Amino acid sequence: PAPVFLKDYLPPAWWVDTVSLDVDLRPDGTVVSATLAVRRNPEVAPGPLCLNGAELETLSLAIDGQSLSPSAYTLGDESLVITAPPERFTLETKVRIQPDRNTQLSGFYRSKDGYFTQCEPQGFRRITWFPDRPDVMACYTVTLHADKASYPVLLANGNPVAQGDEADGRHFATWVDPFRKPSYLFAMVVAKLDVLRDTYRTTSGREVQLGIFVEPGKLDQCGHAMAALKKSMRWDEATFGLECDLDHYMIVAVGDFNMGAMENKGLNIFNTKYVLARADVATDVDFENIDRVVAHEYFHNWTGNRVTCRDWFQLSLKEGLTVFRDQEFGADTHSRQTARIREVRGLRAMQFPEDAGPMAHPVRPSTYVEINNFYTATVYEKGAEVVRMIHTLIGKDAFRRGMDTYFARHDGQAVTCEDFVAAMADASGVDFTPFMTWYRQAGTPRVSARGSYDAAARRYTLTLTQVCPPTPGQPDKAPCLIPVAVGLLGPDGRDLDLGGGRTTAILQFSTHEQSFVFENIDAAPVPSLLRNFSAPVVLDFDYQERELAHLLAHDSDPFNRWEAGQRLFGDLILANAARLARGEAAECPAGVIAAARTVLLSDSDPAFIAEALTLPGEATLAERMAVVDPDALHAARNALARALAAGLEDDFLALYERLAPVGAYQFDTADAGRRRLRNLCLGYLNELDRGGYRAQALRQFEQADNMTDQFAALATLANAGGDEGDTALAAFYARWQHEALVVDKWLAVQAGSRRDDTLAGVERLMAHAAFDLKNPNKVYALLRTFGGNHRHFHAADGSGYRFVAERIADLDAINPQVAARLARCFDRWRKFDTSRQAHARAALAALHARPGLSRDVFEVVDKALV
Ligand code: HT7
Ligand code: ZN
Repeated sequence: PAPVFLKDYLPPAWWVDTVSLDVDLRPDGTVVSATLAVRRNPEVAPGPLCLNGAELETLSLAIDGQSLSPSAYTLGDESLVITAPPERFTLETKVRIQPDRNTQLSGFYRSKDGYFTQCEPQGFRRITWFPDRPDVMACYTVTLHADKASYPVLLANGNPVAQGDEADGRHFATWVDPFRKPSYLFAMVVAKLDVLRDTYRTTSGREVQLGIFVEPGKLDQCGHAMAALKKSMRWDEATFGLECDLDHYMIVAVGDFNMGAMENKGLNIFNTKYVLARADVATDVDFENIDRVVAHEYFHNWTGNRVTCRDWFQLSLKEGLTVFRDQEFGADTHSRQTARIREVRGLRAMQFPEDAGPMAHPVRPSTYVEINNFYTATVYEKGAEVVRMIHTLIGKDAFRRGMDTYFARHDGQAVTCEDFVAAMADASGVDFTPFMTWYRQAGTPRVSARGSYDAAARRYTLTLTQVCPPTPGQPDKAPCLIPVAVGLLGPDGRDLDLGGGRTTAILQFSTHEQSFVFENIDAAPVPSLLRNFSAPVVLDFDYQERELAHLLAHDSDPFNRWEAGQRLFGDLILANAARLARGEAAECPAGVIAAARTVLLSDSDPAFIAEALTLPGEATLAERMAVVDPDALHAARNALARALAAGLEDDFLALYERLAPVGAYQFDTADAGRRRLRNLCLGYLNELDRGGYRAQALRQFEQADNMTDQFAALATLANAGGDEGDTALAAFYARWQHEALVVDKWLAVQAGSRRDDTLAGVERLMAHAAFDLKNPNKVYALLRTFGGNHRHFHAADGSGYRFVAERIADLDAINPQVAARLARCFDRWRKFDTSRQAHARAALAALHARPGLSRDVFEVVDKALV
């Protein structure tokens, strides 16, 4: 398949001003009649009108009421080219589509309770012929017809303007969306659903009708999402002065969905995972994720919908900015410090490996084969880090002015990343030219820091160097402008004055090597570098164990307190992995246990303590190994967990008891933090492999009044030895088999298990009634979790690779997007030993050779094999 290049972008030769769709659901398919008001773009050389389509059965084509003669157009499987249309005309097309056979879940498709759409990025072409590109924006009117008893709910974007009954028990509804929008924001729903309604009054007094539509019987699981929506609406008004522009804002939940949610104008469609929650079926993490995803889709109404992307290379324009906005919302709503820690943990686990692997690409890619493969951690999470660096460099007030400028200039337009940065530059007076490397260049910069203290001159000099490793297609890298937030800790643990009472300096580091001098420093300090993770880089500094303990105990920057612990633990795990690989025993210095105890017994926020005592993950640590030995790494990580458990057993036990719940469960940040720490204690105690602690976990599993505690106990037991794990897993399934999202947890906890027989268990679960290869949530829960199970996926005999590769092949025939996401588990295969590499290469080559492989999987596998 041919790649697409950013440099080839051309503006559209034709504009579409209005679209009228008539959608008629019949047993033999859905007939879509489209009427498009088309006019030539006078700024572009005249050319044919090219329309996109996929899997459309074309029934008729007409221009200005006249049927098109065969010589006037060329009809291909995926294109309709009208050779020489008039300057301005009405195009009428009629097609039939088969939503019941649409297993890709892109376009219009069937799920359990009815029919739903997913049009981003290129699903609209699977509904009707259209210039399916984000810079063609039109006003839509949509009429839906369907059987009334089976599908009482008929929804589309905008406002309802007509509805009524038709012959044979059918009915119709017409919706008009007053906003111009690109086709990827189109949505319709034809289903049987319950609805939770509410209203929201904006600061300026506009009343918005809110509705959350869910599977019948699930209304008692919608309250949290509704509250999250209202909180997001208020937050965007208060933070950015952005009000909801709609009369109706609807969220529809569907159980079959390729991603998390979709921001269609006024008619968001969500994966049920990010809507449904009740204390007994959803964990604290689920509640928090719902807040974030509801906010994210709502925030897109301005950053993405009112101002959209010129082309798909600009995806991070809306996604990076909207992730930054939802992160800030999460930080303001829950805990800023734990939010930041979790963001960075996620970035290191997902984006850093991506940036070092075969699919590495810049935040604004310059080429792709399949755009669906570029909804990545780089575009989303690194994109958000890039926006955050702009915020750090210019400050909160200038950032707000930049947002105001951006909307004042570009409301209603389809624009580029440059347009966003230009608004920030003009509002702040800062020249962002050197900063643009972040958008163009892939790879994670590596910053090395050296400090030297001159006691006589009372001067501390910090020297920074940066390199960025080569990535596919980019062998040579330019230096980036890196904001490095620095503090200096004195021997008493207090921040030193860096001048004018400042305790944190933002260094602008923009060349290969640069030195920064701090004057009037009375004693050799311990530097606190990259505070709050001020840039998405790897930072090397040769810290001594005692210096890390000092930072862990005293740093005023909570992120760097956490970071010091991660360095301490990470360095030890890697050293122990090397020892174990040499046949030596793992070690755990008393200083590390003591540092951990200091944190555990500190009066810090319990959520922070839990984060600080959570060991870095295997995938994150593997990035620091020249050749990854997953068995040694796994054993070393477990050995440290066991050593901490042994050294701090009494403390963990006391804390577990002290944090016992006092009242009934409620989701709030403080309670969630206490639960998280208590469950961490339970997990550590069970590292000791004692029947007594397993019994304690089983008691918690049986007695919990909420899913957070029940599932934490289950996860602990599913990793432990003994029979309690099987007992709990069986009881859990028996109780929750009718709650699809809880069943996903049950699948995931088994696929992620440390037990030796995990692959056999996953193979068995493939045949279980609970599993369904057609449902993305089930695939992610079972197969992608297994693909992320570092030790078992990378098993020495290649069994993990073969198993996953075969499932990718099966899945590719059903849903290429999800298959390609699963294929990303292979990204880091070259970091392993030659024997594992041979197994991985063979599995990938077999996949590559399969006839009829989708473009999606082909791109991932082809790049992995290069
Ligand atoms: N903007 C949305 C992207 C999305 C998507 C992309 C490809 C295939 C299916 C999809 N569902 C949603 C999600 C978001 O970032 O808000
Ligand atoms: Zn988004």
